[in-house]
Amino acid sequence: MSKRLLKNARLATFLDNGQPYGLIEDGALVIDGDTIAWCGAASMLSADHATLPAEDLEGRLVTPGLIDCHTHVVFGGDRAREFEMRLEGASYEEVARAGGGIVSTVKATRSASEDELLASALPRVDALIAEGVTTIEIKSGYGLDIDTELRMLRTARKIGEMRPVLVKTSFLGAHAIPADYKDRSGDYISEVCLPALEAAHAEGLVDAVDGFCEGIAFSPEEIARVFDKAKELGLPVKLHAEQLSNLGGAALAASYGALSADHIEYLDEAGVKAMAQSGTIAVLLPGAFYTLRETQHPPLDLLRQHKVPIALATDCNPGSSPLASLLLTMNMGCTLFRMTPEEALAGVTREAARALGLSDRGTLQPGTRADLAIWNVTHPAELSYRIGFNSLHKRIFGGSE
Ligand code: DI6
Ligand code: FE
Repeated sequence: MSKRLLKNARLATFLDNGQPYGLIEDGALVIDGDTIAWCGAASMLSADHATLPAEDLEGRLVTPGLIDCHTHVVFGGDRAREFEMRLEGASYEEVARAGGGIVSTVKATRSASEDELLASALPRVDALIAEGVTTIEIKSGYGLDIDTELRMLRTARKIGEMRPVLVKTSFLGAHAIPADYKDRSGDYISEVCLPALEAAHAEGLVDAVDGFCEGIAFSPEEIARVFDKAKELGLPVKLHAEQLSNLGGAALAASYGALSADHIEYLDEAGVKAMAQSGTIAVLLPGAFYTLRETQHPPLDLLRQHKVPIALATDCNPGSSPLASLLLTMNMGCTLFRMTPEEALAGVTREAARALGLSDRGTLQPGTRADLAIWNVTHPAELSYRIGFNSLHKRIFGGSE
């Protein structure tokens, strides 16, 4: 593929250049194949680059392609009835204990074929792509048996083949305790979760291993067994931690060098320090906070104080976050959690890449993937400020439109 130049661009590089957003006002960017070959101030453009075939962006904002680093977009059925129940007064935990919640999605997912899972997931993925998303993480966790966990992960891989988006998979066998293992969660880990992880890994379906550490799910000891297996297989880990209570999940994850600890509304300072020490990224999920009408805020000031990088994601799932908009997620991050618009945009680019262990994207600099989102906005804060408005001009994925 030949080289080309994007000129008259405002670049939100997310590099440390002393400007908010790493902004370069009158910028230019050179794409060579699927890679950014050069980017910087137009005045610094070399004579070679200045004569390349060029596209005039007329002052539009260019950001790294957006990254949704925590989703459950593959699942069967929906949970609209549960939404009604919760509006009638039942809590998320009560619904789960009554056999609704995650377990009801498990039933629907088990009875769905790979084609059916794909057909229901693609519109959600397409909604994300339409807002400039170029990388998406997808979890298993609604199968809770070996076959269905593998089918979910195969579906996730297929999405990456069918759409111009990079898919990173996470094995989430330790998501919920299926009905037939009620009060035998340890047996579930031994008999289903660990064998499923081994089988999925053998098929090349697993990029990372996740778990749900919570009173209604798995204890820290059980999660540790899953993480030990991940370590044995050479796979990175991450964790749904401190969403509804504080079980010390984030510190446990940090002790395994986890990529991220996600949700973390109930995280305390000891947990924040443990994350800082291990370089574990905080992934905040305001869609779940909003949907469950939570009141406990994640400890934003402590995260800032201890310099724990903060990513933001949709948590797109049928129960606690039926949200397929990363732009709305950014708005919620600001309005509900008091993140700054700069933190929100960094949270879906640079920090989301780090949360997935990816160093080849999330910023604009030579050598990173040419995954770009070009916006009809003049100031980057507009992306977080608007509600229900998509200002994407176009998306470039691996150098292609
Ligand atoms: N926490 C969540 O927010 C999702 N999974 C999890 O462990 C919710 C999944 C669901 O309710 O279906
Ligand atoms: Fe989740």
